[in-house]
Amino acid sequence: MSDTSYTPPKVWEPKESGGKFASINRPVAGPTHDQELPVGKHPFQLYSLATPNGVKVTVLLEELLALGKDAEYDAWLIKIGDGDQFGSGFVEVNPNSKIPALMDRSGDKPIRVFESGSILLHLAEKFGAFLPSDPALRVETMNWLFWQMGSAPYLGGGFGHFYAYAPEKIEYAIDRFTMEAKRQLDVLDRRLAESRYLAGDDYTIADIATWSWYGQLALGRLYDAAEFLDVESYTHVQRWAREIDARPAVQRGRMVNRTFGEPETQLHERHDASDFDTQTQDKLGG
Ligand SMILES: N[C@@H](CCC(=O)N[C@@H](CS)C(=O)NCC(=O)O)C(=O)O
Repeated sequence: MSDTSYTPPKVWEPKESGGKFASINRPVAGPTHDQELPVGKHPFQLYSLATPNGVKVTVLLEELLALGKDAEYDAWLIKIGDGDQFGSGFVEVNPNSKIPALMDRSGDKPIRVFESGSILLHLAEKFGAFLPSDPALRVETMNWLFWQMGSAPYLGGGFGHFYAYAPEKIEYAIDRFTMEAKRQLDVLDRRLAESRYLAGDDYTIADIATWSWYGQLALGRLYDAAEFLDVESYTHVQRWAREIDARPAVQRGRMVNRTFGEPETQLHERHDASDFDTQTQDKLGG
């Protein structure tokens, strides 16, 4: 057991907490500075970063384009470590100051869309794709989409934070969230033992959302925790994760707004389909 000598005061006051991302945490909302957002030529303007929540949206946009839908987009980089999410223009699109945020400029009036699940639903409904029309399959897609939205904070904010980012390793916190992360992986493994995809035979926005977190976790890409969580033992999750990972649109979507990893996998901004061939960091020499 870790020593927990902290006694909370009567009224909490903010203080320096240490740990990765501590510099961008604050107890209030709203903008910290004036900063207009850039607007490109395409119907969809995405303001994002290639975290799992960001990747969900770029994968769906690339999948829609691969289907021949009119889903062309500009993807602008939001550097959350630099506080870009607290700029006034970003806060107008997402009052919650988190990526991803989308402006749908395809109609008469721009529509703001925030929360990655809301963005996936908006795009899937608009284009009639990756969301079944059969009522039972549609609700099963929603079930897993909302499951992912509710579950991932325990994985990212809970397990990932205390295992990888907190300034000290707190056994109680790591045990609590490891238990939950493994339980969630088992939920998925049991579902994927009986079904090719989460909602049935078809690949949907529920798979895109869930793959970005749990698929990438199973493939060893999150928190350097593959061995600790024994991800290989979730064999059905592995089968599903690898199948989705092989999709060309998924491989492209992962590259957009990516500022880490091998230079040839980093496309900081995407404004044209050809950017994947010409604008990656290895080509730009960055
Ligand atoms: N529930 C939100 C979560 C979004 C989120 O947590 N975004 C993180 C990156 S993955 C972020 O922008 N963090 C910046 C901050 O907290 O200031 C969604 O799914 O869109």
